Parts: sequence; structure tokens; C-alpha cells
Amino acid sequence: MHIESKIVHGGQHPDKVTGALAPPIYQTSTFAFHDADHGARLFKQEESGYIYTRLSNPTIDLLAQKIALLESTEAGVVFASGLAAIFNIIVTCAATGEHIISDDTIYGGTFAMFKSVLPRLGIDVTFINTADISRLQAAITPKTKLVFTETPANPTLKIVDIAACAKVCKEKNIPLCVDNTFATPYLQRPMELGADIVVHSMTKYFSGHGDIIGGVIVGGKELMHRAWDIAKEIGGCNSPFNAWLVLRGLKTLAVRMDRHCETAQKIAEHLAGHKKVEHVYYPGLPSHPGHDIAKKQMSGFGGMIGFDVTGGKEAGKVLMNSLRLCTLAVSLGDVDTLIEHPASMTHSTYCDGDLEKCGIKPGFVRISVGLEHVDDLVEDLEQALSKL
Ligand code: LCS
Repeated sequence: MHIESKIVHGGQHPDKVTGALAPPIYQTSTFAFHDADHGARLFKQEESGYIYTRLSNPTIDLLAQKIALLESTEAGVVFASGLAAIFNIIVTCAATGEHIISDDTIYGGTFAMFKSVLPRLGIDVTFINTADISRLQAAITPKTKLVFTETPANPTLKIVDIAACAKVCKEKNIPLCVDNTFATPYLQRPMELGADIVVHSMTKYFSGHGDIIGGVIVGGKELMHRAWDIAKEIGGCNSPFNAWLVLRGLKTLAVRMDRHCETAQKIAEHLAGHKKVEHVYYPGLPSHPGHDIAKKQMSGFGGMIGFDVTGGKEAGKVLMNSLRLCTLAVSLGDVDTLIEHPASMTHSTYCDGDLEKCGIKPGFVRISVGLEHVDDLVEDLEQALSKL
């Protein structure tokens, strides 16, 4: 089945009793047992069934299964947020005294967790550019338990060669986790390239409508069972209603992503030729250093663009304050076009030195291209750029 059809039908069937085509929302905290022995058997995991929504819930399970299917793997665990999902996979794979390797260009919240929270748990983190395979090889120690990367990376759209990273990780028997939030499985499927775990902030393109927060990890059954074992004790579960909204949002993922890609490509090309723009970061531009790898591992270049405005941070502020159609807000992957300044917003957790190392310049602006008409977006950007 093609990915477009899997997105619509994968894992979903009409309800056996009522025939309802849309899945039911099991909006319940608890589930009644048939009798005392039944409850005890469920707790002992001698029999499968539902106990309590923090442990599992049919609507949430359906979503986890569907995302696992879309990412060409076996199982998944859904969380209250993307960050909760990332925290879970780290503590599933690494413990006190152990070590993980992370790319240095990642979402600012993930960076803060790795920089400030994991060391408090005794988990060491080495930040490197995982696009540099020799650096990755050199950073691995006998204590390394996970390699974490994000591609395209937030916010610079850096591209990491997933297959090359996976090869190094396989040789050393270390799981590779890819944050696939920017691409979605419609454009890129890291498991098919050798990754072991895929993580998503479902808040973004999966929901698509900017109305929920959620996260998910997917991977092999055994690893996901270990992740679930920890998740049920930490308690970062999502709500059945949010899971249902993501199931609904997912149905249109393919058409939304096609339009995001098409509009982003046109905007990137337009900005690349603009005299008030110093540099455009978009993997769909042949000038992007990761263009060839992106072409190899993605079926489209996504809806995220970065650019440096002439005049640095102050000019960037004028631009953002002058926009009428684009909304000045963090988050991404929404129907609405969102624009933000990573250095003072999503990546304000990076110090100046870290920002510079990752190539996030003071005047770098990030756009999440929405589903408005491309001409209206170009016109809005034009009138705002004319104020610089
Ligand atoms: N991974 C990536 C690539 C992200 O962009 C984000 C959030 C997360 C994980 C965390 O997901 P959450 O917990 O928010 O569901 N990125 C954001 C951003 O760029 N602006 O606001 C949030």
C-alpha cells in the first residue's frame, strides 16, 4: 500500500459493534474488571486488557499502532508532549553513569533537557555535529547507550545522513534515535534507513491544526515494551481526546505536507533572490549543503524555512512586527503560517557560543509555512521586508 493510503486506512477499521467509521474516544480514566481474578491477571500481565488510562487506553493505543505502521516499525508509546517522549526514550536506554551522544542542533527544549536535566541524573551528553560521521565515530565510548539526532534540524534545517549514522551505530550496537518531527513519515522514514527509534512531537504536523500537545516514540516491540514499563511509572500519558484529534489530523497528512512543501519551495526561492535577505536555509534549494542527502532520504523538503535578514537581529524584529498574515508565534506544522526568532525564543536555551557553533545567527528568522495561498504569503513577506 502507498503511504497516502496507509495514512488514511492504516491500523483503522470500522467499529465492530456499531460500524462507526471514525474511532470512538474512550474518554475514561478506568476500566471495570469482570471479577477480582480478572483484575489480578491484568496486573500480572497474564492477560491483555485495559486497567487504567495512564497504563493504556484503546484510543491512545490505536494512535500508537498507526504511527508505528506509518514509520514502518512494530510498536509505539504515546506521551503528553514531544519532550516527555524524548525523556522517556533517554531513560529507557541510558542510566546513571552512562552516556548518550546528541546532535548539537536540536529543538531548544530538547537541548535544555540534555544540557541541564540529564547531567543531574548522572547521564553524560556529548554534543556533536552528527552530519560529520568521523566525529560520531570518535565520540562513541563503551558507556554510550544512545545516539540522538534530528533531521531536518530545528531551526537551521541542517540535514543528517540517517543511513550513514545508522551504519556507525549498528557496528557499535548502539540504538539510533531520530527526531522526525520536521519531516513526518510522509516525507522520510528513518526506520527504513536503519534507525532504531523514531520520535515525534505530535503537536506539529501530525495534529496539523495547532490544537494539542503530544509526543510519541516508535520502534521494535521489545524496546517499546521497556519504554512503556517506564512510562506507566513516570506518568506522562496523553488524553484520549488529544489522541483522537491527532488521529483525525493524521488523515490529511499527505495532502497537507504536499502543500506545505510546494509553498515553502516557492517562498524559499523568492526569498533567496531578495536583496534584504542574506541567506536562505531550505533543503529544497540546490545551494543547501544537505540538498543531495535530503533528495536521497526524503520524498519532499518540508514546510520549514530559515533565513538571515540583512541588518541582523533588529531588522529581524522589524520584519516580524510588520507581518499581517503570518503569525508571530512558536510551534510549527500548523495550518497557519508561524514566524519566530530562534535565538530569543525556541533556542533561547542556547548560550551565544552554542548558537554560533550551530550557525544560528542573531538575525535568523524561522518560518513554518502554513496552508494559505502562496501569493498572499509572499505579499505579506514583501511588505514586511520593505520596512527594513
Ligand atoms: N522535537 C522537535 C523537533 C520540536 O520542534 C519540538 C518542539 C519538540 C521535539 C518538543 O515537542 P513538544 O514537547 O513541544 O510537543 N518544537 C517547538 C518549536 O520549534 N516551537 O515551539 C515548540
